Amino acid sequence: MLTLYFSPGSSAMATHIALHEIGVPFETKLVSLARGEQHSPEYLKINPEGKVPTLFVDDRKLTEVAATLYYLARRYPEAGLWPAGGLDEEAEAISWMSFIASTVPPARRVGLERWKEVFRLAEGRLDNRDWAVGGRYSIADIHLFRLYWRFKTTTNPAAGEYPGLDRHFARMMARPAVQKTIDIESRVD
Ligand SMILES: N[C@@H](CCC(=O)N[C@@H](CS)C(=O)NCC(=O)O)C(=O)O
Repeated sequence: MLTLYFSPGSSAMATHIALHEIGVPFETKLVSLARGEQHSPEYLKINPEGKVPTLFVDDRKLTEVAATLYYLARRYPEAGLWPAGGLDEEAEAISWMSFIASTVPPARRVGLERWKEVFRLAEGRLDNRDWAVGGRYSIADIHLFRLYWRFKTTTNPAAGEYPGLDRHFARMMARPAVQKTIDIESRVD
């Protein structure tokens, strides 16, 4: 059984989207960041870092968005979430996910200007392509989307400021798995 510990609108949204893309049964357990539940003794036993997501695969625990996405993409290849092509595309997906995980959240903590700057870097990396890697949807797009979704809904950048990322955002928002995730998470508090 797959069990996702999540909080609405958090990083766990990426893992939640991937689970809906795959379409396997899973259960969710709410860890409300708004109520500080990530600091509860019960949750700290599950994830001593006090962060979401945590994904259980039966009794085995996985933390870090990138690792959960990687696991799901490789474990369920029929969903086509792992880049096709070969070593170059796989390395490119890891490059995107490392960039997203290591650069975007710290930039947000530094402040709005640095946060905007990092998305200018992401805009350049995307370079008007439909998808982050190899012309095909993959977990790198899910990871990118979740961070841009947070940025876009928080800062409401002017039209034309991030044209490639906005087109990517629209493509992502058209996906049923993304709509389902947002719908479910918007009804949880
Ligand atoms: N490096 C982790 C970061 C996860 C993360 O920062 N999660 C945030 C929510 S977006 C969290 O749980 N924050 C709770 C806290 O810091 O108290 C990952 O990529 O999964």
